[in-house]
Amino acid sequence: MGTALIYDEEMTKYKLLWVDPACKIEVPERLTVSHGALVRNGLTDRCICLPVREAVDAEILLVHSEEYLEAVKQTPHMTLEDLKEFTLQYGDVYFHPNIYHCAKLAVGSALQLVDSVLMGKVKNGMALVRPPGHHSMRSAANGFCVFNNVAIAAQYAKQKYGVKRILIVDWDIHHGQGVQYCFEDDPSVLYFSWHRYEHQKFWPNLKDSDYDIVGKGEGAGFNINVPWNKVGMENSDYLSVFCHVLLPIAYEFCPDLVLVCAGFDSAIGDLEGEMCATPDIFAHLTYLLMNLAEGKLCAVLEGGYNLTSLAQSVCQTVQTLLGDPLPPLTNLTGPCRSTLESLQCVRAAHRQHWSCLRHAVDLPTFEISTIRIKSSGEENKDEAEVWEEQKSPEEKIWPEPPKRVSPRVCSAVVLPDGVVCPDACERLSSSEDLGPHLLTLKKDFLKDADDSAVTALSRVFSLIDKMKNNEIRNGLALVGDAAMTMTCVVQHVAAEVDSRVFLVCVGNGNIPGHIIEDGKTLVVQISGEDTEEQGSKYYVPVCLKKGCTDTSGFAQAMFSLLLPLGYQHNPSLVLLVRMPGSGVCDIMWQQLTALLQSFAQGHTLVLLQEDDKACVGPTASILLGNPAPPLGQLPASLKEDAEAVERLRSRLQADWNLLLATAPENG
Ligand code: X5A
Ligand code: ZN
Repeated sequence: MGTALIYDEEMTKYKLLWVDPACKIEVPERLTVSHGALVRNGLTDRCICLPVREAVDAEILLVHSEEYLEAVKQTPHMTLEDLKEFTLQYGDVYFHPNIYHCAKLAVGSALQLVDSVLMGKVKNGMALVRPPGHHSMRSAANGFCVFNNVAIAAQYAKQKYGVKRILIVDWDIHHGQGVQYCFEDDPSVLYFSWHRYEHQKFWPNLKDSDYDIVGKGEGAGFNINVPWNKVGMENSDYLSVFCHVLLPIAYEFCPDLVLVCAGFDSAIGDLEGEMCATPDIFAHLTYLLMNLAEGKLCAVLEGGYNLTSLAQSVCQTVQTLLGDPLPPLTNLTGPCRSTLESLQCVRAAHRQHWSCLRHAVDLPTFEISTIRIKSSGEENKDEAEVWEEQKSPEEKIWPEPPKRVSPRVCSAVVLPDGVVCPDACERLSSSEDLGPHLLTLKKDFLKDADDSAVTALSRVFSLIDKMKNNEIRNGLALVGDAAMTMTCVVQHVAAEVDSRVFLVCVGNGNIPGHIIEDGKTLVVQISGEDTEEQGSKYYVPVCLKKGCTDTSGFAQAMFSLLLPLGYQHNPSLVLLVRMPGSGVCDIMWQQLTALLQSFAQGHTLVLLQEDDKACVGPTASILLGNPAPPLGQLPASLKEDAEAVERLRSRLQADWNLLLATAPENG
């Protein structure tokens, strides 16, 4: 099953016909340049290109009023003067004789995408559309938007397919107030938006965009606003909001469908957003959502006005939907203070609605508004910030994201004879797959080991070599002694210059001290053993009361510990080990395996112990790029486990500041 791309040149056939500084950035080239970049990078050829269609009245009326639709219907027949006059009743939007036609195509594109994903014709997709949608309201055009493409798509999915829960992620730099208003009291649609806010000084200047607007009535908790109160936010800021707010809540919600208001004015170089996140961040944002809803993800273009940044960001998004390995993110320095304030406020505002936040520490609930006032004035801007603001964001330059090359082989396996696994995996079993390590191994490690163990280890080393040479993306080995193999692998890799290993060990078992102290290997062990007091910067033992069987505690450790640590360590190899009798359920294991693909360009080596044969299939499926099955709506985790994870975060955040989710006092 492939990735859909929906685009039609017709949607470039309207433009601003008079002078309006607020609207001059919304140009037809936004689409031609984005599509052109997809063509140039060979991505259109890899997508299933689907035709657009016009939405019909009944579909538009799922969200908009009859009066508004009738009014917009008149615009193709209006004179230039009439159009100008008509435009005046709305904010920051323009009309053109052909915009009604394009707006129907934009809605229709979103619906075509939802249809093809929900009918199982494709696994995911993106629609490149104009006009955008997320600002338009029941009876008003706004912010370049005529009809609310994504809101209509969500109502359509509910009505036509009976979809029970929909997550809308709005990563555009503006608040999609139109989407918020549409679903404010609806608990079946979880709306998440981050947006440039600057304490209400930034357009659309609404109180409704602040973190304390969480939804109404039945829908309380199902609206998440993350205000950016400073410009210049970086990759770290975006990732920390995903790790500490969106992902925990999204997994607890467990959507059946994910819709993305995919605006790219949140990327570097955009004059509207003035942010500094690079286009490759969208590869990661996209991927982090692809294991929700069994991978059913529909991205619909919203904003994005720097044509270079926009085109690169669109390519990153589509390439991720297609399943290519993720680009490494470097320079993750942790979130800035303003982000920490926002995180703290959002988490406090939502803690009564989501059990994943219930045990979060240090969240004042009544002093929040003072944080806002305290840090809002010009007076506490330092000189560097003032200078930074004078620089035009246009002057910002950034390197083009590096090419993301898929190795010829995705997954290679080392399995004992007779153990089956999917055909798509390449099996290492010939004598040449033994690699050059056999003799050294015999000499160094395994004097007393039996031949089959030496052979297996030698093949595991050869998996690592092939990953290093980018001949394979990932590897899976079923071995007689997972703990021993793990130790040998870490030593082998750490011997290389510039190598960094992220070792994730699930289940009980002793991790030898000498592999932790090398400063290259970061170890996270999730188990039921009480080993907490032995922790260090590079050894993070997560001890869960009921071991790995506690799904909610495990999930919390994944988002708030593993992901931030992995991103900040930026490993060249992920080593994922499943100790015998770990008690982790298959689905949790698959989710973990999937999320770890964010690192090391997908270079993951999974070690299973021989008696875990049944796990080969589920693991291989994830390594081959299939989405992990949903965990189900998560219950509250054990208080002790939530607290254990929080304690670890507190202990480690001085060394790993992507773990931070609260602002230090008097900063
Ligand atoms: C879709 C979108 C932005 C409108 C900005 C008006 N709209 N100042 O990005
Ligand atoms: Zn925008």
